[in-house]
Amino acid sequence: MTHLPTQFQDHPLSAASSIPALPYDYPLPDSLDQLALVIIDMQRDFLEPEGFGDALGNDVTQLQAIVPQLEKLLHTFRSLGLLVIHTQECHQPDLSDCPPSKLKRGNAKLKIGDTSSMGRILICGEPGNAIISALAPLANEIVILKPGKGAFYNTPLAAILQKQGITHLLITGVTTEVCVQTTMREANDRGYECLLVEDCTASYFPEFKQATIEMLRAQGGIIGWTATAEQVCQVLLQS
Ligand code: TIU
Repeated sequence: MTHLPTQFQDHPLSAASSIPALPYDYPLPDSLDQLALVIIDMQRDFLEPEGFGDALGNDVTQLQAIVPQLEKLLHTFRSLGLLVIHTQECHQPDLSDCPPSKLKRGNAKLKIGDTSSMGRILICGEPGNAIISALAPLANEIVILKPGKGAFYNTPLAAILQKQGITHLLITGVTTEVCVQTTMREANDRGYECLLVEDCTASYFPEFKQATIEMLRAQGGIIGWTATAEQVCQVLLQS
């Protein structure tokens, strides 16, 4: 039987001190209660036809590939009672929180706020704006509605993390080089130890995903670490 230091005794899963990762092992906090899973924008608007991603001209079907791994990671966090935070990119129905620059950008056939088969594009509460059913938040999980690409801009995320005593973030979701990368950079600048879960994030452009992974962990982990869901789950589930 392992004899744990006092600070670990009330949480039997705090025995492991790091997750195998790149560019080197990711040091876990003293207590796993300081660790949160952040799932960025796994919404129908990005993963299904006739949403925002589709309107921008992307092949949205390729983002589906990460769903099974992300489900496993989510279930691991839930089974351990660890904090899960979901985000949704969305705007108020009157578009008062959408800068004109964002509204005008691109040559989209449908713009933010226009009506498609899934309701109004990128508008809070519309069917297409919901998180996909496989990853639907539980009633007790935090959902951050964000008007920008980063999850800290104009949201209560920083206050929530501080209140919960979170110091370490495992970051997942879509798209890797847009909302995921922006959020990880915002978090890193605020002092969070961030790890991007490689097989739980996707881009419409696979080469952008790969480049993002490499740039975030370059220079000795200038923005943070990367690892696979398996590497994370193995450590979290070991007793
Ligand atoms: N277009 C694109 O790649 N992404 C976004 O607009 N939002 C997120 O990444 N969630």
